[in-house]
Amino acid sequence: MSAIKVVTSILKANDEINSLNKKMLDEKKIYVLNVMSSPGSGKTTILEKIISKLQADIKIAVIEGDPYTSIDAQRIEAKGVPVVQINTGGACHLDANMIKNAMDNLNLNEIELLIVENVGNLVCPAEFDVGEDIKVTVMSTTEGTYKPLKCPLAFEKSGLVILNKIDLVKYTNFDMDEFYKSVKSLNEKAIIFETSCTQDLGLAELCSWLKNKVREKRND
Ligand SMILES: Nc1nc2c(ncn2[C@@H]2O[C@H](COP(=O)(O)OP(=O)(O)OP(=O)(O)O)[C@@H](O)[C@H]2O)c(=O)[nH]1
Ligand SMILES: [Mg+2]
Repeated sequence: MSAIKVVTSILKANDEINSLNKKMLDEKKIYVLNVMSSPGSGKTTILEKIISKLQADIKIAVIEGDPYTSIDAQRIEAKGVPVVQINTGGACHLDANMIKNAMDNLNLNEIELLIVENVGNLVCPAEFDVGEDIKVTVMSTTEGTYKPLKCPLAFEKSGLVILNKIDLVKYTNFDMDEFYKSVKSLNEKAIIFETSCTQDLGLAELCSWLKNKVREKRND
C-alpha cells in the first residue's frame, strides 16, 4: 500500500512542476519534443539531422539527458545550437524538476523549438511529463518487431513514432506489417515516420511535419 502512495506522490509532484514549466513554454510559444527510445535507437543522430535541416529557419535548443556523460551534448553543441546537459547520476528518466533547472540555463526568448532527448530507456521516461507538446518514441528496426507491445506506455503516449535504421531492415526479420499493427492497436492516432540517418531517408518529411508544428504553435 505505502509503495503505491509513494509512486502517486512522486508523479503528483512531477505534475505540479510540469504545469509551471508548460505554462512558461506555452507563453513563449516554444514547441517542445520529448524524445524517448531504448539506448542506441538513434535519438541523437536524428536530432543532428533535424538541426542541420531546420536551423536556418527555426531557432532550436536541446536539453540532453544522459545517465553519466556529456557525449551527446557535445555532438549537439558541434551543430551550433544551445544545449544544456542533464546528468541523472544513473537515474533512468528525466523529470520536470530537472527540466526546470535546465530551462533556467536557456534564453527562452531565443527558442522556437526545444528538443528534449530523454535518457535511453523505453519504460520509465514515458511516466514523467517534461513540459512537452508531444512525446516522440524512436525505435530502430534492429530492436525486434514486438518492442511496441513490450513497452506499450511509450507508444500509447507518443503522438509521433519514428522507425529508424530503415536501411538495416533487410538484414533483419523485422515484420513491418506487424509493427504497424501493434503501434496502431496501442495508439491509432500516432503518426509514424520511417527514417534512415545513414541514407537520409524520411528525414525531409519528418522535418517538414515538424516545421508546421512549430509554426502552428507560434500562431496560436
Ligand atoms: N545504420 C544506421 N545506423 C544508425 C542510424 N541512426 C543512428 N545510427 C547509429 O546508431 C548508433 C546509436 O545512435 P545514437 O544516435 O547515438 O543513439 P541514441 O538513441 O542517441 O543513443 P543513447 O543516447 O545512448 O540512448 C550510432 O552508431 C549511430 O551512428 C540509421 O538510421 N541507420
Ligand atoms: Mg543519444
